[in-house]
Order: sequence, then structure tokens, then C-alpha cells
Amino acid sequence: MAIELTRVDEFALITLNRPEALNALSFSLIRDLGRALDEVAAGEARGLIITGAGVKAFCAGADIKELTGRSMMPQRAGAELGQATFAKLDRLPVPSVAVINGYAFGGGLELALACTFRIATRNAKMGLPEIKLGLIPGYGGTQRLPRLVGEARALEMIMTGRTVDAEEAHRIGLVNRMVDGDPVAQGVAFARGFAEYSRPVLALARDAATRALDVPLTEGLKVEADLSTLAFQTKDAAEGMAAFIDKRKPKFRDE
Ligand code: DAK
Repeated sequence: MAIELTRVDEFALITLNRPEALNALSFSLIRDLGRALDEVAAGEARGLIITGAGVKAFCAGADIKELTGRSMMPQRAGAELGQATFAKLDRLPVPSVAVINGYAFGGGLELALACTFRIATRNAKMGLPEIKLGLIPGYGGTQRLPRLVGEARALEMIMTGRTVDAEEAHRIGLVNRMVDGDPVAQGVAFARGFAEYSRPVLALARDAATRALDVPLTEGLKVEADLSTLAFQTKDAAEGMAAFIDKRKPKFRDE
């Protein structure tokens, strides 16, 4: 299988597993990824980690060999399939962490951009090289990259196809951390930072912050008022505040 879904401790682990093609995103791999994300959404993991098999690549992008010679409507359907699949990460009940363990180009970087967090190994290289193929990104890159690193940096990456290394990616906010050592262990260590908190409250926090980028400030503040009020209604909020007052560690139950 080009997608492996396994478990590591309390986390789900999705491995893109086509190392002979640097884990390039064939359409069948994208469909398998969609099914794996549905399975994660229905399960009880406390977070999702996504990485690439092998030591060279997270994912070298869309499968270029598959993209040629298709007419307009199938191409459009392909873009929509990729976008809809990656958008599942926005609605996943748990946070996701892309561990970029090598090349992340084109659709591979777009997959990482759709995750809640990104960490990169020191050898990682990232870019949107579509322009070099006479293309532009089609799986969300033109929309998510400017939101993350700002318009000027995003336009430079999209219009020159320039690759950034892990250090630069960290400096411009494209990745949260640069890490050494085993990529999966590093992903787990990062995910431990949120794993003990309430899953529904984490989802509300993520939704409030990501919606902020889609709407004007006045609307965004309204979204925050609504979602923070909703957080107060959870049993976990009652438990968190009671634990503080009792000077004990809270025991969240995802309720
Ligand atoms: N697709 C297919 N095969 C790939 C691949 C890719 N993206 N990237 C690498 N491979 C394959 C190579 O062909 C090679 O296979 P064999 O020749 O051994 O059979 C094998 O993986 C190893 O690759 P290399 O020999 O090239 O390895 P190197 O270490 O020398 O170079 C590299 C690594 C990552 C620098 C290089 O492989 C490379 O430049 N890869 C391509 C990167 C890229 O351009 N990615 C695609 C970006 S475009 C859409 C609209 C837009 C898009 C999609 C859909 N619709 C409207 C539907 C945009 C898509 C993109 O992602």
C-alpha cells in the first residue's frame, strides 16, 4: 500500500510509502490518503503524524508522469480531489503534524501546509516548483502558503520556484521546528505538547485561529466569542478550572 496507517503510542501515524518515486502523490495514493484520514477521524488517536518513507523525501509532489496528456475536465477533477482530500485535515478532530524528512515539493509541500503543524529535519528542502513545469500549484498552495508566510515570500516561492532549506523555512515560519534524530520520534515529541489536552477544545482553538485568516477582524472576533463560549460549555472546561482551584492536574475526558 502506498499509504500506511499505523499507531505509535497514542498517535496515528500515516506514512507515504512510495520511496521508489520519492513518495510522489499518484491519484490512487491521494484516494488512499483520503480513506486513511477518514479512519483517523473516526478513531481515538490523540493526534496525527504524517511522514514519508525512506530517508530522502517527505513527498516529491504530484506524480508528474501521471499528470501529462489529460484533458481539462479530468485535470480540474484531479485538483478538486487533491484539495478535498487535504481539506479533511482542516476538519480532523485532532491536530496533525507533518514531519518533513527530506524533499517536500509541490503537492508534497501542499500536504504539509494543510497540516496543523510542520516540523522539518535538517536535510529538508521545500518548494513549489510547479512554475518550472509550466504549471501553478493546484492542491491549495497558492492559498495556504501566503496565509502562513505572507504574500511577498509566498509569491517569491511560487513565481521563482525557489527551494528553501529547513533553516530558512524555520526562520520564515513555514515550519514550527527544525529537528534532529528519528523523524517519527521527533513528531511524537512535538505532538506530546498538545496530546493531554481536550480533543474538542483543541479543535475549537484551531478553528478559531484558522477562521481568523478567512474573515475581517470584526467577524473573526465574533467567531472567537462564539467558539470560546462553546469551550466554556464543555465538561473539560469545568474540569480544567476545578483542577486549578484544587491545585491538582486536570483529567480531561474529551467531553
Ligand atoms: N513524480 C513522479 N516521479 C517522481 C517525482 C514526481 N514528482 N519526483 C521524483 N520521481 C521519481 C523519479 O522519476 C525517479 O524515478 P526513476 O527515474 O528512478 O524511475 C525517482 O523518483 C528518484 O528521483 P530522482 O532520480 O530525480 O532523485 P534525485 O535525488 O536526483 O532528485 C528531486 C530528487 C526531488 C530533486 C527530483 O526527483 C525532482 O525534482 N522531482 C520532481 C519535483 C517536482 O517538480 N514535483 C512536482 C511539482 S508539481 C494539478 C495542478 C497542479 C499540480 C497537481 C495537480 N491539477 C490541476 C490536477 C501540481 C503538482 C505538483 O506537485
